[in-house]
Amino acid sequence: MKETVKKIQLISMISFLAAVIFLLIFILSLQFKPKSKNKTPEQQERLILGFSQIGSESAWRTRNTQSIYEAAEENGIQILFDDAQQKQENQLKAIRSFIVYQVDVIAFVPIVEDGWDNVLQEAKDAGIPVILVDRQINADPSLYAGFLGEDGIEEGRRAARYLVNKCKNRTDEVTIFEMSGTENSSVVRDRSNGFREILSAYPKFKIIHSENGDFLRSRGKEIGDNLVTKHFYGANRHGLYFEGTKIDAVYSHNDSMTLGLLDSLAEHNINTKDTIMISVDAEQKSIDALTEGKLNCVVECNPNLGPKLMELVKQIANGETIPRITYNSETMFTEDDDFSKYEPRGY
Ligand code: GYE
Repeated sequence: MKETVKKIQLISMISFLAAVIFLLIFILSLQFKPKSKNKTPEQQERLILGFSQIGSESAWRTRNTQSIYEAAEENGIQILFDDAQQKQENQLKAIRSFIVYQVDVIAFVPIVEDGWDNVLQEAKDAGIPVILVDRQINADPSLYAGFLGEDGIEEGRRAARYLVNKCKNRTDEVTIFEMSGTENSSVVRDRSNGFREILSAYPKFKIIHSENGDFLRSRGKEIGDNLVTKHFYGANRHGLYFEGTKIDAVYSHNDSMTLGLLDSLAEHNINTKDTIMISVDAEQKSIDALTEGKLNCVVECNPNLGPKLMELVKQIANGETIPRITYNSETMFTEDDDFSKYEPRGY
């Protein structure tokens, strides 16, 4: 009997010790970055950047992603990359996984402006700095280190200034059809506001309709098809109309939607040589359309954010503060340029 009791006591003691050891290992594992065992010491020191990209909705986005991958490689920074497939919920999951992994820095393109406070508070509580890339958010500024991207308001202003100059000799009303990008994104708000800010000083300009094309070529095609088939168009297939009103100018928030509209016009054999076409991004296909006389103005939005982002990542990792806002350099292309001076766009 005594033997049995001793055996039970021994087994209980061993089980208790095993549980304590397991618990200790588990707690210790949470304190250290889960690094791969087969990494060399220098690899162990590589900065780890968690990057949440919104998707691949346009050639601009694809180049933006390539730029970030290339720059991470050139700077010896390990990148954990997640493609959110255009869903904010996927971005929230990705950022939380970066926190668990205890990356050194998190950077992400917020697909929309709202809904980030909680996850950014979790990153802050975990001591992981966050950089906003390309688009901005409505959140407590203390929750992120800074923003790197385009000045969307200035892009909208540039488009409007071009249109004002183009129409400087017109005294009649100038009607505008706007194709906007992803709803509730900062870049759409900015490109809309910048455009309207300049035009507000000139009563002759009237935005007769604004339609959301979600930055997609397919949506630009649909919008074009709708304009041509459901709204009156010139008897000799000349020009675009909306609810019977002739459209003098189209302002498109990105080249993908513009190219989709051009697809539709070509398919329906619509002549829009008198319609002023303004687009934003400046991917190669839109520059080609400009040189072919299908577009009048292309405002650049520079997707090559990788090199600057890695600079900011290294600054933060060294404990330095970064600027609250860092804009990329951008320009504009118009039908008045010397096209022979154009460089290949690379995307
Ligand atoms: O203009 C568009 C992309 O956020 C500035 O998103 C970016 C925009 C860009 O889909 O092509």
